[in-house]
Amino acid sequence: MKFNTKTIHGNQHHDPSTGAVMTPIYQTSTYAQKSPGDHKGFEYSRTGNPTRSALENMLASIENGQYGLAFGSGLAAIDAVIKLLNPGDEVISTNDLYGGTFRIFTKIFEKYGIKFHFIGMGNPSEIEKYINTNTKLIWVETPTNPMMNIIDIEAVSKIAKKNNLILAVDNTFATPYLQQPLDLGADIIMHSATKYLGGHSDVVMGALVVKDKELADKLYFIQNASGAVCGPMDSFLVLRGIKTLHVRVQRHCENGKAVAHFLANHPKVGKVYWPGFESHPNHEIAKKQMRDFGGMISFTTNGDKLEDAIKIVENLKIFTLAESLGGVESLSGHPASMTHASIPREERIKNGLVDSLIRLSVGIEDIDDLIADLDSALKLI
Ligand code: P1T
Repeated sequence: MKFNTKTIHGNQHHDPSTGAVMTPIYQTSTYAQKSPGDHKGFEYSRTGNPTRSALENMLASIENGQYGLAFGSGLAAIDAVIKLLNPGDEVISTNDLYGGTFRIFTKIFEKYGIKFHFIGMGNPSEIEKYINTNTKLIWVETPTNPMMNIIDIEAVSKIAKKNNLILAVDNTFATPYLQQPLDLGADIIMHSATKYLGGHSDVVMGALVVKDKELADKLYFIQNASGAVCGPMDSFLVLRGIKTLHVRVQRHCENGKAVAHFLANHPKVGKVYWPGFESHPNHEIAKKQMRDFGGMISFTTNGDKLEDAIKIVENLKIFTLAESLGGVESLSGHPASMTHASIPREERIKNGLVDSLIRLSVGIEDIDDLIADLDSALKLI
């Protein structure tokens, strides 16, 4: 089955009890047993729920994995991955990443004796300098949030394999339509399903996909034991969202490209971060590992003034100023004060995340309206 067919049919079966074509929302916490342990495959909805199972099977299908796991948020999925580790273990992570990921690593897991190294991975051989006998996991976000850096997944996976490390890739920005990390050698794919997978800004959810049975069993154990699962209604919504993932992301990419070029040619704009530009430092890697370049763009104002950035986001009308991304509607964000405020300013600035940086999640509205909106707001500075 090819990708577009998988988003609709991947690992799906009509409901066995009624033939319902759409997976029903099994809004139940528990399941009748004939005799202790004699049941129809479900005992308690933290452990398993038929609507969640249908979604988990779908997630495995679209990421070319074997096992999918759905969680109550992207951070709950990240939490489960790091719980594979033990005190004393070390993680090497991209230095540009979602602020909440940085926060859970440094403010929660460091407390339990896990050490994190945040490094630039534009040149993957840098990673080897940080590997020692305690290193267990490499955490890669690509494209990174919000600087749109691209990391060569295949090159990092070679380093991970050579050193017997787990490679986890946060595939939230790319989506499986654009990039398939398991095929490039990653061991775990993580998603904030809140974003493009759900696609309609109406649900908070996380996901993991793996190929290896032993790793899947460990993660299922953590999912059940820690209990950060999602409910059946949310599972239904994301399953429904995935059915249009391919068409939505195609339009996000088309609109993203037009907005990126508009910004790059605008006199009031400073730098534009989008991996589709030939001048992007890892454009060739993006071309190699992604089908297209996505709908996420960051840019600075010409003159790099915080007040100008604030004025723009306050005056955009179609782009709503809000946290999150990946929905059908366009959003703008100010990472320094919103999504990445939990990263110390000096760390942020080192990675290019300056105070005037604006992040856009380009939606699937008419492109002329999006460009007119940006043009009107930029005229005010
Ligand atoms: O919000 P949640 O579903 O818990 O997912 C966390 C997360 C993980 N990874 C990436 C790359 C993310 O972008 C996020 C969440 N990000 C936002 C809310 C945001 O606006 O960037």
